[in-house]
Amino acid sequence: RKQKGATVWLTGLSASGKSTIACALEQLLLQQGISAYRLDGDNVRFGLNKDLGFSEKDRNENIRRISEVSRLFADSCTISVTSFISPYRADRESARALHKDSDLKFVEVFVDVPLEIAEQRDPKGLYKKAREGVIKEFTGISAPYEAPETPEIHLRTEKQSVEECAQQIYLYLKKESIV
Ligand code: GGZ
Repeated sequence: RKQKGATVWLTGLSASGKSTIACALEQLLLQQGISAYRLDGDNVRFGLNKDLGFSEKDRNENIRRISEVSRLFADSCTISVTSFISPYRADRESARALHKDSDLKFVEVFVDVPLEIAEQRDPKGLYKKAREGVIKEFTGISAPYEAPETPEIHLRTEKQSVEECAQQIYLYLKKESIV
């Protein structure tokens, strides 16, 4: 059976574990011989979207472009795995609609973690800087995060390991005959 592409859209706070889970999922898919590609801040915000910052308008545009690129990967029979905060519900709904128009599956994954835990993790010291006001408009501190209301998958990274999370997504993709 020929593989059809799809987008796995991870959304959640900074330090929620999106990138780590995306890496683990990509590995899992590649090991099974399934084509997968990860889009994240490192390969998008420093290239295609290097003209964008973190104002509401720039985040809207960031997510709009990523939605289009992700759709292209999905259209090329790849499982596209995106890991961006994508804090606005309307932007995620636009990404979903874009995929629907092309008859491509869209799997929204809420990488949920209590803000206090993300702030304790603070791997890059960004929450501290946000509290000090050095970084403005920081998601969860001084900019909004609109949690998904009906995501396909809801992960809780303070209770589940990275491998459990990746497995849960993989099993969902199997169950839905996406892979
Ligand atoms: C949120 C910020 C900000 C502000 C820089 N708010 O933990 P990180 O470092 O590696 O991931 C965060 C990343 C968020 O970029 P996204 O493209 O995912 O955001 S969005 O979907 O909202 O467009 C964080 C870093 O960039 N970062 N400033 N003000 N995160």
